[in-house]
Amino acid sequence: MKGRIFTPVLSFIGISILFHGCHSSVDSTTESSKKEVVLCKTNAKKTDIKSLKNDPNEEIIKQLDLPRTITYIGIKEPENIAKYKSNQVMPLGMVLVPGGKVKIGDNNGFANESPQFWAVVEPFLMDISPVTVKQFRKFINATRYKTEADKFGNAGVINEETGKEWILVNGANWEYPLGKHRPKAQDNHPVTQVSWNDANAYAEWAGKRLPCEIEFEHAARNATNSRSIYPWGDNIKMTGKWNANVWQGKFPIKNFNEDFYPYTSPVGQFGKTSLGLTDMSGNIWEWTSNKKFDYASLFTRNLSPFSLSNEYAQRGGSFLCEPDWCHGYRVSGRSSSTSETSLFHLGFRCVKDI
Ligand SMILES: [Ca+2]
Ligand SMILES: [Ca+2]
Repeated sequence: MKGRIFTPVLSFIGISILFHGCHSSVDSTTESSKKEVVLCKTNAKKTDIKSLKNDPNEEIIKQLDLPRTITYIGIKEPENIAKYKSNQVMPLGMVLVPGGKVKIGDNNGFANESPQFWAVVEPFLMDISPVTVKQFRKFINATRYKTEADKFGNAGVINEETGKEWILVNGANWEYPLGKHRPKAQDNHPVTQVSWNDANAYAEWAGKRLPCEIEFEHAARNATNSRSIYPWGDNIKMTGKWNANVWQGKFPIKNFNEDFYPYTSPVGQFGKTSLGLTDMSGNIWEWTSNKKFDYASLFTRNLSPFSLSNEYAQRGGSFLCEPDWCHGYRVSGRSSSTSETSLFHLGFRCVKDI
């Protein structure tokens, strides 16, 4: 079997730990690791928007393989756009994400979220919730598909004693996210320990596809170009209660567990957004269809090795996120891993074209 490149991200210290093959030969000195350090630790270098082209770099666009719902990308706000209407009959478990224009990114967020740029998105259908363990089991039973974690015999779990590094736990998979010696994943929780390749196999079976980052952010902004930090507003707490499954306290030292979920929570446990979606913030990171790319590079003609990565982008933040560490559950938050990485805080949901 070929070796695996395994790349979980611990954003605050910015080290992407790479495991080559099934066991840990740690290499934190690669170019991609250095990039993470720059992105997350300094958070200082902002791009001068005047130096950027309005039209995106075609080479990057080609490699991002964006869906046809994305009809405009540019630094300049687009002119008035057509009002999209749809009489689509909603498939069970999905909502219509209306089309519109949306400003992607946050110039006040991490450096990898700037510069903000505009996109026009046509309507599409989106799963209300991340794919659950129950739904994924149906796929496995129907197809006898073997996930990459099962092929490699292990998957990524954070070292709970130190909280500082990812370890490959033998036997950890979608059914036993923490390993065989720990409780089985519950049916109504989001499936985890699925690689990008696994997520795509499920989507294909379901007649759907993964959302690209722009679609995910547009949906998280409720298709209204809301500038709120979270899908519901600017406060993580609503009427004194946590509004998402995240980390409370100082990561990784202490989780006060005020939301009652130290790991995943049942999908929908923390309510719906105004668009009718659940878990867009917290619980698990979600795979997107596109590779991780640098927003500034998108609008330049001179590409660097950091412009486009072989890793795939993730959105939405997880139960491990806390503001001082990565604050990944903001609508503009981003993460990424290689297509064969499986982690216990990473799942996916699907979208469908109209
Ligand atoms: Ca929690
Ligand atoms: Ca999430």
